Amino acid sequence: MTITSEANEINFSSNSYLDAYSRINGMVIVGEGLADRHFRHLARLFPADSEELLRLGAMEARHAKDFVGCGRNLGIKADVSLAHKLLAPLHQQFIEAEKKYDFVSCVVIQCLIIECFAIAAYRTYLPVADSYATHITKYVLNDEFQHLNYGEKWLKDRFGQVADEVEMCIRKAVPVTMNLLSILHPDLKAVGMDPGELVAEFVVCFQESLEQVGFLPKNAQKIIRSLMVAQMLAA
Ligand code: PL3
Ligand code: FE2
Ligand code: FE2
Repeated sequence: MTITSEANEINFSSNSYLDAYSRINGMVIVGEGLADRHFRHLARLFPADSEELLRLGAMEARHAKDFVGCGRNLGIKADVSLAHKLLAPLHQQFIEAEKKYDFVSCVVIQCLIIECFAIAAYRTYLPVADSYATHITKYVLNDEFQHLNYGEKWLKDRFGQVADEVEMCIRKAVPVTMNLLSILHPDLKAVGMDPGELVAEFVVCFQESLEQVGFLPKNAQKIIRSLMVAQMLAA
């Protein structure tokens, strides 16, 4: 099956496409599964919001299942080994924060960083997705905004007390997230995605989120810019 879009032609049945797709698909399935677990942790931490958080977690479990279907549709089985390795440090940061009663970091890691990353990834994937995956990705992308909004509202309601913690968490957790991209770089390109565009989408989403939470636009920009400079120097 070959489709032609404006700039590129993607052969969804070539070995190189399917090989890369199995790892990308693995990342997405493991990422969605992890998001489900994080929301169930948050539901225990915030009993007043438990029902809503369990509902958000259940959406993530559904996303994972539907992305398994995208792999199955192409006749591949997701390769989850790399994904488990790549996502472990971020999950570890979530768990360590929880142990230290640093619930602000738990919210920032799952609802701002992971969700903005997912939104950026799915936005970048949509124009190069096969038609089956396009339907799934569209509805998932729509759902992810609910997850992002939960975190934005939670942090906004407490902005005065949590601003410094939010910033510290971002400085620790965003580089770990960006590191995923450098490792996935060849696979992203092989499925037709532009890693630079993914980073650009992440910056847009994250800037908007920080402003929603209460940071002044120029302060949000400063935080993001310093992260991106550190990232470029490390590359
Ligand atoms: C939150 O709801 C889910 C978090 C998922 C993280 C996804 C990481 C994706 C990395 C690159 C994926 C490209 C998208 C391709 C979609 C099949
Ligand atoms: Fe999701
Ligand atoms: Fe989500």
